Amino acid sequence: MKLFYTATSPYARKVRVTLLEKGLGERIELVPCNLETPDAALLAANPAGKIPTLILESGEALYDSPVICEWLDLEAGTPLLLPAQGPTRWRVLRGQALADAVMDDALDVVMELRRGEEQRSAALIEKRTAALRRSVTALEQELAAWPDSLTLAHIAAGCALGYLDLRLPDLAWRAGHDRLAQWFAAFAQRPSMLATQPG
Ligand SMILES: N[C@@H](CCC(=O)N[C@@H](CS)C(=O)NCC(=O)O)C(=O)O
Repeated sequence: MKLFYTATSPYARKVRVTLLEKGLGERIELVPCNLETPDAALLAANPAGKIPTLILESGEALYDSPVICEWLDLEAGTPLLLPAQGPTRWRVLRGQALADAVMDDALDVVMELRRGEEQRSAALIEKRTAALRRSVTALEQELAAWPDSLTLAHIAAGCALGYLDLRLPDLAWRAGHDRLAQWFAAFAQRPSMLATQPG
């Protein structure tokens, strides 16, 4: 299998952490991408030209990160990172969606900050920053309701917070979020997180 990725993408990191946690690292070739000029193989697999995109052994492509992570989880089998049923399944999926929203908002802010000052929208930056701050607070509250065992919600939260540290350190997300900061400090030491650190 082949995984199109970039080293700094938090979505691709979710997939890379998942495949390491599930012991699938050996089966997947990592293909680094330059998103400025997406290559033909990526576009043929994913018309949106986005990473992560996984090419299965059958040649079929999978995207985006929640879809790929769930596929990897089922491919490797138990213990599952996404419970098959019951209220915990929906709690974990919601946690993943919340962490993905942090990534989406952070990415929008980063892209906006890269524009020239005249083209930049302060209103957009403010709106997205407020949203991601609310989501970080909600992540701290939801953390306690996630299973003790590793789930896709934990992986997504770890990758979202890692991305804030990488791209928006001035946001100082740890302020007022002691429990989340403490959890992240421990989570970031997992071999899968250390092996996928950007930069
Ligand atoms: N919802 C998608 C988001 C993927 C995404 O936006 N990836 C970014 C990189 S961080 C990308 O490929 N951007 C290239 C582009 O938009 O052209 C997922 O979870 O996989």
